[in-house]
Amino acid sequence: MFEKSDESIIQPAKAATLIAAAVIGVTLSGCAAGEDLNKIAGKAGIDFGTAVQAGDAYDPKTRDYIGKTFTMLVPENAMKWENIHPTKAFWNWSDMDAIVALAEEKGLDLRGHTFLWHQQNPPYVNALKGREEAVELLTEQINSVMTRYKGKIREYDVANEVLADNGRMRDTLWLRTIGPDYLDIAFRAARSADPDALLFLNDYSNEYAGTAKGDAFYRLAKELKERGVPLDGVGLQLHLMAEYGLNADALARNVARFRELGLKVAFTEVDVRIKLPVTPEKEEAQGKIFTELLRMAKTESGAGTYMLWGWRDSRSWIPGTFPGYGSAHPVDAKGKEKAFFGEFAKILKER
Ligand code: 9MR
Repeated sequence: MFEKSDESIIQPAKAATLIAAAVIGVTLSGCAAGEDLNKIAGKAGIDFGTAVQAGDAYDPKTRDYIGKTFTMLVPENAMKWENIHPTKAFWNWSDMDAIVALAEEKGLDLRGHTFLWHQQNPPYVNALKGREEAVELLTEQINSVMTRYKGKIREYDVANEVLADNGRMRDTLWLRTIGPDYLDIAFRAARSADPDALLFLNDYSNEYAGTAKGDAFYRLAKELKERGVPLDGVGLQLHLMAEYGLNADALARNVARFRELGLKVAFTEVDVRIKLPVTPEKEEAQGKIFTELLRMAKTESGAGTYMLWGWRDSRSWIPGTFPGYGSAHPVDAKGKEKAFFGEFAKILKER
């Protein structure tokens, strides 16, 4: 499944081990020159992670790959309201518990994702009308999840995608039922549920300084901070397109200004979609973006957290959402690491 696509990076000394591993049916992966990628990332002092699906936690091969490759996990869907609390009376803890157990067994950190969102809410949440009942339900949701996973989940995307694409507050059920202070209420509830957890505001198309949404997101984070809302960090999702490349300068300026506010920055959902068909040139452009982002996350003034939104094309959200696009992740549909995957270890080892 997860073999290297570029065999040339395997050193001769490693060959015997690889042959032995093949003989006993083990697939070595997520490692370069004998050292697992998650160890290399750990030494580099960076969170190198991925979104995982519930099924990943139940599959021994995938568990093994994840444990060797990443230092941090985030549930792609398992903590979303409609999955974890689908009816008012029923909590579906099993998938999230399995992901937490996987992280514990492999010694990985966890991000939680997410409480406040305009999508993936169950019908009883979408039916909310009054402020009081909305505050009560939102507080209960935050409290229940964060209490259960206290000390096990390091940080949370408390709120997700609260800005519309024009930079205004998105018209959501939370804005309509609770009003403009719904973020204050959610972040305060989160702080009180688990005072040690780091609390993030997460969004997409917010990565560049000098764009309408990027600047609006900055202003929102600044306002929250200035009025004492317990916000610890911001998430830049970074769902990018290979054809547009990366504006590293605008991203660096953005990261710097959040850090000046005393906020942490995390690259939370990195993927780089390709307009099909895939060509070597497009894949090279894609690789440049993935690797440049890792380099930027790794510098002392950088984000420090680099999360892939899934590592493999075979389980990708992209084709369903962006018809005509695909191949957005570092491992291809056949389970082969793309050529640039080998660069991750090299970058993490750079001083
Ligand atoms: O990748 C997720 C996909 O499996 C779900 O069907 C989808 C539901 O809306 O959400 C996707 O994840 C989103 C994330 O939670 C927030 N940022 C955008 C991601 C891609 O849509």
